[in-house]
Amino acid sequence: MSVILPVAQRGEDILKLKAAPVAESEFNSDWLLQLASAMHATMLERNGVGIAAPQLYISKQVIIVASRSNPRYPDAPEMDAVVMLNPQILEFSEATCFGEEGCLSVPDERAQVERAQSIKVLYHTLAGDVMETVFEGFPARIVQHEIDHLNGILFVDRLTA
Ligand code: K1U
Ligand code: ZN
Repeated sequence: MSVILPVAQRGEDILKLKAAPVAESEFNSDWLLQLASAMHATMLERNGVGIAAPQLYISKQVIIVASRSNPRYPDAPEMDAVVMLNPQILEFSEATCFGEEGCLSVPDERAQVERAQSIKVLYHTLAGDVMETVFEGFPARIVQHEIDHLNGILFVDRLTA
């Protein structure tokens, strides 16, 4: 049975905190697998292309990224959902681009946000394996948006007047 969790909304303190790293002792644990499953189910139910644990009131460094083609990004690649623990951006491309973002925690608001075009990310899988992956284009945008959530930043905080 899929567990759907409530999504924190802009203005709530949980969205302003820095999330705690997942401890090695938690890798592959039942609770982490259940959290990832509930995050995935909630993301699908809300039609998202990503989600971060703090949005579900869990202040831990867990994100899911799941690019797919959509009306705003028709050329976006279809990805199987990737669960990332303790993700860190090792390299940002110098090249940046603007693209439209939405957020499950900021309903009815969308904006053009400037992000690095590509990034290299280090993260752990649910099993604890270390991965280093380069993301480009829309997937890179989603990863940057989700890692912002782990640092208490919403896309609206990145908009200049
Ligand atoms: O973290 C979240 O709130 C999920 C967010 C991820 C995201 C969307 C667009 C750009 C960067 C990050 C969403 O999935 S909002 C859902 C949505 O409205 C959307 C879906 C596909 C493309 C664009 C927006
Ligand atoms: Zn968001």
